[in-house]
Amino acid sequence: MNSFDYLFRFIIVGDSNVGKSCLLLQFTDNNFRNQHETTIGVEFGSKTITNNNKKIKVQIWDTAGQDSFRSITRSYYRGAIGGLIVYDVTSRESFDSINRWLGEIENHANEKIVLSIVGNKADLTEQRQVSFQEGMDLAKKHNLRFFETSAKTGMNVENTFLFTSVEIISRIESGKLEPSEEQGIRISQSKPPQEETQGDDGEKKSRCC
Ligand SMILES: Nc1nc2c(ncn2[C@@H]2O[C@H](COP(=O)(O)OP(=O)(O)OP(=O)(O)O)[C@@H](O)[C@H]2O)c(=O)[nH]1
Ligand SMILES: [Mg+2]
Repeated sequence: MNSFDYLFRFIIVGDSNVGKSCLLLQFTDNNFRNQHETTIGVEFGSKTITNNNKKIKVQIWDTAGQDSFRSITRSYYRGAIGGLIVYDVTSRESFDSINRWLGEIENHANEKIVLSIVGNKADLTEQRQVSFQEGMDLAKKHNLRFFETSAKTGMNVENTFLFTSVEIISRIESGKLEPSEEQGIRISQSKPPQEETQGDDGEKKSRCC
């Protein structure tokens, strides 16, 4: 029995402190931490979700927002087919950085990468500096999907990964996207690859770099 039908590699980028690691933690463990433990290099997580009876294994590289880690984090961009560009709805500065992150992705990621813009910390209504409409308009301008999330309450976190994955599937099915390992896509064969039969079910976390 295969552990997945599709495997997609994702990256999460965005300024430091916007909640990238908390989004990953909420998605993989349904958990939240109040402290900002700045990511050193890259952290990894994965989870299998289901859509239309198909199992989608999402492998995620959560990158450090701090500039000093940029050369390490960039090396992970190329192998990803899904990308979340995250800002914090309570920080205008992090929203203004989105264009810079789009430039980073354009220069260093696979040109076929399927991106979504994510406005996180939507639970902090009193401190909000960026409206839903502004986020939506920016995403529309770049022809990208847009989600507001809360890594604290879990609002929209799974949907963000799910709908971005569904878009990847739709591009594969329409022939716009050629599935390949280098592009961060694996489609399950009738006989699963060796490593997938050895109990690596993917609900794992580790840290590197
Ligand atoms: N209220 C609220 N706080 C959040 C949310 N997401 C993250 N935070 C808080 O924001 C801070 C930063 O979260 P992190 O996930 O560590 O930020 P990061 O983007 O990974 O930062 P770097 O690793 O430095 O790039 C922490 O204090 C979190 O508790 C959210 O949705 N709502
Ligand atoms: Mg982090």
